[in-house]
Amino acid sequence: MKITDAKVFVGGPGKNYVTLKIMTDQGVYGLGDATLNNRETLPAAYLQDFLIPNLIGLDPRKSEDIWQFFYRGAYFRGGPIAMAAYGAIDMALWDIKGKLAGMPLYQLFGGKSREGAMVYAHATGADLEDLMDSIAHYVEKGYKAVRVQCGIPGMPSASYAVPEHKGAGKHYISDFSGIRPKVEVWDTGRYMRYMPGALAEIRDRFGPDLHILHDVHHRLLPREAAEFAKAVEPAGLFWLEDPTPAEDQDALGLLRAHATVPIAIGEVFNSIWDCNKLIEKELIDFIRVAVTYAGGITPVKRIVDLAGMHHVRTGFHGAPSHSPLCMAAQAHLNAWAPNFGIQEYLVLGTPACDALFPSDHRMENGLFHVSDAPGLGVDFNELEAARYKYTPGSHPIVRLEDGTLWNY
Ligand code: CS2
Ligand code: MG
Repeated sequence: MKITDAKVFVGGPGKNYVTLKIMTDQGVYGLGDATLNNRETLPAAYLQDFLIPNLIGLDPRKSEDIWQFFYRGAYFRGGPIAMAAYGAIDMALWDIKGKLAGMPLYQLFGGKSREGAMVYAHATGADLEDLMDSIAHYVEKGYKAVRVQCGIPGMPSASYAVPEHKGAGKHYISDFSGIRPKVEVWDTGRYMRYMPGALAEIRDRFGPDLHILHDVHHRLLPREAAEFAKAVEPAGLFWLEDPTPAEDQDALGLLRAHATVPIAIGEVFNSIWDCNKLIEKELIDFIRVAVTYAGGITPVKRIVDLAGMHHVRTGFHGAPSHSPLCMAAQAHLNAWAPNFGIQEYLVLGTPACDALFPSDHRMENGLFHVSDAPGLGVDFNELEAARYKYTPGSHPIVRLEDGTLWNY
């Protein structure tokens, strides 16, 4: 069996999805996602210029050897652009494998460990009241877990993932008016003084059963993160995400020494080497990698197994930039993983997105039910795809009031 051709598509409804389609001499094809938010043309170029010409003629069933061939064979290993491109290839090869076996991918991993995987939605508000309404909306829809972000009184500009004005609705981080990033201004002191009380009020309003998550988005220094983690303990969070950048991983030991709030990290990681220390030293409770950014199903399954040995559960990244193909790959891992935790969920469900990526994966009462179709269980409508083109966009940056560039 041989790979005969592969194509890359960039575009989508309000997003630049990078979709790979691998064709074979037996008519079976596989699909994968290489979307690297706001840098979408780069994995697409790597696929087109180097990886696809090397794929042609290979046996698509040898997904492990093909992954090693690209990863080790590159000499300069890893990085987000390359790993997103390998991720798409790996997903597509698993899709082919599932279709050849006539089985959904979760069966090839070891079968279902659960019916329905718990997801969390994003609730946001310009202020706390606005956020309360947003949370109530998801609770009414049956969500069992909600991530909560709100505007901070006196903050010089809207902070991470928060709308500028009350009632302005959902805030999508990417801005498609051009490639120059917008600037948000951040004040750590105001955030640290306000947010713990706001989280406690949310807990009071919604009671003990709702799983409440909060994303700090790398804004705090390690000592501040330890103080903040301790201050939010009364709110009983399901997790506190990215309290401090995880480049200096030992620094998380300080937080661990002062607080027991569960910690989730990893959405910017590209490989097992970015998280093996955090996992082995049990400095985190949830690993946030995405199948696309971390190089595909093959390496992510290894991360999940390592995590399981250290009581670390999965909480895969599911930002709006991930296409339904990445979300499907994660859904199959979520159905199988003995150490599944939760899944971030924002992508599926808009009519335009469903038309581009038809599937029968479904969400019900805050649980994601994986498709039983062979492979990933998602198709790609090329006629629909022809309606879209690449639109340059940017991700905001953040500065302190004196102009110092800060961590977004
Ligand atoms: C976020 C992301 O989903 C999350 O937890 O941190 O939405 C992140 O901001 C984007 O993926 C950045 O492109
Ligand atoms: Mg995050």
